[in-house]
Amino acid sequence: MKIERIELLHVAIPLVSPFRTSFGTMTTKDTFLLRVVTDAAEGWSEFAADPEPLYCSEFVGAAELVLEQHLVPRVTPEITAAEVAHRTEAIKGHKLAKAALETAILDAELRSYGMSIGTFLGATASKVPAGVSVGIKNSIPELIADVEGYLAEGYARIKLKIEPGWDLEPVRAVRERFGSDVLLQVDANTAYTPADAEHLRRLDEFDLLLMEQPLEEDDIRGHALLAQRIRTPICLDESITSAKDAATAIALDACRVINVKPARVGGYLEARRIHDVAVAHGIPVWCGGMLETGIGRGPNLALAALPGFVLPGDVSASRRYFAEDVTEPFELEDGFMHVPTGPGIGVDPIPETLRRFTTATRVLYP
Ligand code: OSB
Ligand code: MG
Repeated sequence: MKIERIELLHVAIPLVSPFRTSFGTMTTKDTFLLRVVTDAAEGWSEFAADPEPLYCSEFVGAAELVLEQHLVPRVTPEITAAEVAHRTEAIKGHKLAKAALETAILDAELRSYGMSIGTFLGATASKVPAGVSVGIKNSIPELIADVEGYLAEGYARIKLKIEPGWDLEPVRAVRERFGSDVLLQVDANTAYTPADAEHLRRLDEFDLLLMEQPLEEDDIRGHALLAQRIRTPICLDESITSAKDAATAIALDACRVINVKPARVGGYLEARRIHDVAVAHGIPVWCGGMLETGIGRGPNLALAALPGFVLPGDVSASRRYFAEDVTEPFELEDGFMHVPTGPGIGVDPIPETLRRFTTATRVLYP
């Protein structure tokens, strides 16, 4: 396979409703796709972060620059996906940008062999249970109405975004209204400090599956100490950027669950290594999301089909995010999402729709 061209397409797709977290409110999926053209096949990927560095240090503008000036220049036409991480190792950080590059090349490569990414990664399920991430709302009744709608659609678990001032009450309200059978978890996106331990302990009575990333991303020790003071299992998201991080966090008892987001860890190859490390330690993992379009959702579903992904992921149906997606929509069926089986990521942009959502195109190579 020989790479002939790499393009970056800026897209802006309205969300069906604003998504508020402890770090900000999103109303549009504003990112870019990468398109890799080779002599054998075409590959696609999606950059997972936003225009502002609020979830992590990376953002659209920085990723575009680092791809153009530092990552793409290290790619040679005959490169394989497995070589991308090694070839770009000297460039510090920028894992989400690296993940986009590796994934587009991997997609082209797998398409050239006619192999699906699920088969390549070692997926053992043809469908995966879907959870849904519910943003911070203006009121409890608004939250209850949203959760009621998602449960009626069949979602297998509910994740509530929390922050100081929006934690005990929303969780209590959802438990009281929908009962103890609902699989329920929370995500703080680093909004608390170690001084909040006693407050967070009050969530113990609600039998949550897990509490995601309560403390700052670099505070592994803080999570380990917090874990000794609360019963709810701690799950790390932002803190885990590699299999090495996962091994450290597990060894220090900083988490009992890991949210695996391929973008955050540099791509699907490293995501699989985290899965393997976690499985070896008996740590359950689940597939996180970043409000991806269908281009990012397809491969996430394939990863979520690996055997260690034993908890429902943030892999919701396209309509939970977008009235119109750039691919054929992914649909929820009895609480499950089907894993794409076609070659590569198993999903293609619809040319006319993509054109409408594209705000700018840039050639990165040649
Ligand atoms: O922390 O998991 C997170 C969305 C954007 C950035 C970070 C997170 C999220 C979500 C939504 O929780 C997950 C999804 O449905 O894609
Ligand atoms: Mg999270």
